[in-house]
Amino acid sequence: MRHAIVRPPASNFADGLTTVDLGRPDLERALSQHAAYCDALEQCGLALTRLAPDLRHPDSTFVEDTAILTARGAILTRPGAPSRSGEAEAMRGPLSEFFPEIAEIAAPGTLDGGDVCEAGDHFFIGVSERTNEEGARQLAAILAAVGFTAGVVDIRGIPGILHLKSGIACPADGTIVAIDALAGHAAFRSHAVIPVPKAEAYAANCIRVNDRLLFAAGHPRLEASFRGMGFDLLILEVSEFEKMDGGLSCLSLRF
Ligand code: CIR
Repeated sequence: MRHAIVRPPASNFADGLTTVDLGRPDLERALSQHAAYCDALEQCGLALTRLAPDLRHPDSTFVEDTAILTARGAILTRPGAPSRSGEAEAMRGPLSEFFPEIAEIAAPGTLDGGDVCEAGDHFFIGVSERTNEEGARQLAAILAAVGFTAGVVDIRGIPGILHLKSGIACPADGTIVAIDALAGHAAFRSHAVIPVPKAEAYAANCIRVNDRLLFAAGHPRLEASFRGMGFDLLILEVSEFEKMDGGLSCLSLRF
């Protein structure tokens, strides 16, 4: 992994979508958490493309939702929330610097990148309030054409998670970290599953970047489990993004 695309929160960040009741985010704090996040990605060896804040889309700091990037190509998504529908198109230009051809999800499919978890050559695709079955089908077909496999995980009805990756992550090949409601899912049968303590569900959204694991501050039990397993953690404060239903993975596109 060598690059990441990021976009700092715009001044209307607090007007974005959220389902949680943790109060309004503080813009200054969000900006400094975002800056620390960018530093962390650079510390992991990534070169950053820093896009300008986008006032047209208050949720546009959550760039992960706009594209799926793999070693075999880029796919523009079609975000499921109407207020976010222009965000994928805005990513076409920046992506074309790196990817000569860009596939895309077409109507009536919808897909948010937060619903897509890459696990080696296999992808877990969440069907959610944002990603519909057609979007998942289209993505699986695009991935199959370049030799990847995919499986669908229906997360509709699982309380407390917006996207599949609000509840799972792939911290190492063959390993999934998963909240209780997903840990026993048949889709993960061939993976080792690290359980997440109930009170620390938010920390399931961690990201592996080269040899480090970026992990949300304030979740000591899961942090200790990861350390015990030998992971090299980089701990980051993301409280202001949590207030807007976002986490570590949402804040960058990594490739
Ligand atoms: C939204 O509701 O779309 C944003 N407030 C949060 C998106 C978080 N993205 C992600 O988990 N990939």
